[in-house]
Amino acid sequence: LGPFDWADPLRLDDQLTEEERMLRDAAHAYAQDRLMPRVIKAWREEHTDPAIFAEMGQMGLLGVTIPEEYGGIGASYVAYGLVAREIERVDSGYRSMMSVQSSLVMYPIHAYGSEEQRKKYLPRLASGEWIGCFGLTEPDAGSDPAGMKTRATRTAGGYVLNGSKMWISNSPIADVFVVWAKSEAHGGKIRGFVLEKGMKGLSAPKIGGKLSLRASITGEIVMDNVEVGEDALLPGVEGLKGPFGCLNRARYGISWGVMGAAEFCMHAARQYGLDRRQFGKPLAQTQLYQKKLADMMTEIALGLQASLRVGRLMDEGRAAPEMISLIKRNNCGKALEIARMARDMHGGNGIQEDYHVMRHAMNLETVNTYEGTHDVHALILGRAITGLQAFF
Ligand code: TGC
Ligand code: FAD
Repeated sequence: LGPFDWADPLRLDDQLTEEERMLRDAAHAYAQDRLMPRVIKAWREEHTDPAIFAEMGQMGLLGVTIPEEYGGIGASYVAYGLVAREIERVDSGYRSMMSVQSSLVMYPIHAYGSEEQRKKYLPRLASGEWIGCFGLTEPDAGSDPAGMKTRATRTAGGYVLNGSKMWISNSPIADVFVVWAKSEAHGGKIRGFVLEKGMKGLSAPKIGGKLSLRASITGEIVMDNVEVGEDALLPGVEGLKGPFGCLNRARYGISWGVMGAAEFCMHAARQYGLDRRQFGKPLAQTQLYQKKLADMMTEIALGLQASLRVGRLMDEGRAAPEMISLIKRNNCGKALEIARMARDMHGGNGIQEDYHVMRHAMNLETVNTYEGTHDVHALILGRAITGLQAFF
């Protein structure tokens, strides 16, 4: 029998390729050296530094699965997950910025876009020169995106878009907007459009007052008679499977990311319990404290193995959306429990920003909700199990 490492209980490291380990280590170094020192201030002041996109681009961390000819590095989905884990180890908001750009903006342009659109947008999104956002959710259409009201109507040279999107990561600082609208010219089917900052009638006001994900800017997208040419339409997809194809990738990345946040919280709680003495001994020497650490380590190890398995299947083209619902839902729920537990294990210090655990817990409330809520993924799985849909 071999040795045991509490920080890598099921030897995840052994299951990675050399390239995957190298990218993970580069992402780890960037996140710890450049993101960790600024996160407390950014979160406190609800401030997003747009320069982070260029930094990530320089490190090759944006659109890692996109082929090199369009500015990506053609890496595996496992590599993408490892990057998400390292960034979210610092903050879920920073991971959001990266995953929206990679899975929700670069992916649809690559998968559904024309060659002209790929050449125009992907290299500058990969470098972080341009910032992207993804508009699906609306004020009255969140879990039920089929209920969207945004409309595209045909004009002589293209389309005019009207509607508004709500809760859109990156939108107030975005240069490129991938938005989904019902297109009258296509029988009312949902189609994707690529809009650009500065278009007449397009605005993206910030949503303030968030008590979660404060280092990642969120806004609306308001489209008031925005006129675009035919070249703004994503030609390669029609219907809800367009946005869902993007969500599959982002949800998968989130399943890794939240495990990074959970690992941070567990490691912090362990160290705190070793350092802090009460009743004449370290907290970590009490049975309750050890049980909590054992539960945390177990859930993280199982969650990471599950994400790795789905990642390998994605790389082989054999992953099903339900597998992604399973890991997104379970890993988010477990990470949120772990962060809340770590907060508790830090006692009063747990509410203080310098200890980071409460920030993670607050962030994970959002991550448990966006990209399909915990309960919506239960219903997706319930439908797969029973053959009966319980949404309406
Ligand atoms: P349903 O009838 O199930 O499906 C409609 C069409 O879509 C296809 N489809 C999928 N295709 C690919 N991948 C998937 N995962 C798919 N799921 C469904 C399906 O085959 C069908 O195609 P077709 O050709 O037959 O028309 O649709 P429904 O309206 O009943 O859907 C119900 C439900 C609840 C599953 C779905 O609407 C849902 O997942 N709701 C959650 C919405 C959501 O996740 N929104 C996320 C917004 S983006 C975001 O949160 C970004 S956060 C970014 C960050 O900062 O990280
Ligand atoms: P609702 O759909 O109104 O759900 C409210 C509650 O009802 C939830 O508990 C839900 O589980 C439950 N519920 C809903 N339907 C059912 C049902 N049929 N049966 C039982 N329970 C049900 N969206 C984007 O498009 N792009 C983005 O970049 C983006 N970024 C985001 C960033 C942040 C910080 C946040 C908070 C959200 C973001 N979102 C984004 C939106 C996000 O995807 C939605 O908030 C999410 O899908 C839930 O929709 P909703 O908020 O309208 O909640």
